[in-house]
Amino acid sequence: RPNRPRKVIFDHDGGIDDYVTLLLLLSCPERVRVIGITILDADCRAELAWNTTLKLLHTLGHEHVPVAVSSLPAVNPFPDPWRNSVLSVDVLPHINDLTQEDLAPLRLSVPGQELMAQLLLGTFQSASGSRDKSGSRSNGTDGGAAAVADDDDDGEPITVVATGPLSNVAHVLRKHGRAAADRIREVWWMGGAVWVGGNVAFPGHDGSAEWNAFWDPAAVGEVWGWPSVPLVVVPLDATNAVPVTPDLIYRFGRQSRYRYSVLAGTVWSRVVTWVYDRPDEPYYAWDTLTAACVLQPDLCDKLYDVQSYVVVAGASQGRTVPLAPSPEAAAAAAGGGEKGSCVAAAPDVETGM
Ligand code: AGV
Ligand code: CA
Repeated sequence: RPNRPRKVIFDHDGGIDDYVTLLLLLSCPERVRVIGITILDADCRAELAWNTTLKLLHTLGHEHVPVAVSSLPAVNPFPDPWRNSVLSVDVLPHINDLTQEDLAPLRLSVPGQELMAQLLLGTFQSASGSRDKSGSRSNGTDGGAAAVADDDDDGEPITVVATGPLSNVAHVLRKHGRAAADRIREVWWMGGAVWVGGNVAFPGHDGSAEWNAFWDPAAVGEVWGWPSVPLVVVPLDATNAVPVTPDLIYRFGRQSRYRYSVLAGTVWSRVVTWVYDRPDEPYYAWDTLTAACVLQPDLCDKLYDVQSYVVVAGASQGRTVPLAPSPEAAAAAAGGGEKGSCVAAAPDVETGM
């Protein structure tokens, strides 16, 4: 069924690029249908990120998408200044022409990791028992309201787009095993640093890890250990090619009559000064590149089968170690992996929409 949109669970962690990623995933309903969103308390303050996510959905007419916050804890927490940056999105006027009462019926009481499990197992009941309060749409009298999330659950495999640590995915696989695994079409994950250096600068760490992997290293190992779950990794090797530059954001100007573009450009503007503040390590469109590859696979011009493992303790924890040299380095003798993880590396990607 090539023409049906992919069902996607978006598992994010509330960073600046996670919101642009949400916009991108919502902007292309003929390719992707977001059936649920889970938020990890990692690169954000999760309660605030919940609000921000609901506000974005409500503003854009996607309030039927269920959203829940995960309760899984950090192994290595993100720095607080990064976690606080969600506030700069939450306050944007574009998404605040509403009240807390508008959002109240949208809040799910179920934890995020449970929502992910229910969506995968086909047991999620939208607009009924799992809402805190029954909002107007559950009494069915408001006519053409948006469709509930996944009432047409037809057993079609689901793609998980994970743009934070892999804790939720690992938890669901650990708890539900094959019942959940068999329902997953692919996991796309932004994380890891395979043949390049990491981005963790932390006392006692050697800098070889990427942050999403470092936050919960064991979760990476658990998910990678599932041979039947296809995993496509978009590591720093790929995302190093997509810094958030002024030129990128200026390009949204010509699309300023489109809401998604205005929002995306506005959200990116929160981090653009990093090109001055940290020229060697600006902000990147890490997560957005990942979703862009889901929407448009031909963006990804290098896709490698890689066998690798993750270091779960010590000064390199979170490091993703390949068992073979990079195909570039090894020219002809690239190592073919048997299972699981691939590496997507894509240069020069537009995040315009
Ligand atoms: O390592 C990249 C991941 C992505 O999922 N996150 C940010 C993206 O959402 C962690 C991260 C690394 N460096 C950061 C990060 C920084 N300087 N500020 C905020 N988050
Ligand atoms: Ca993220």
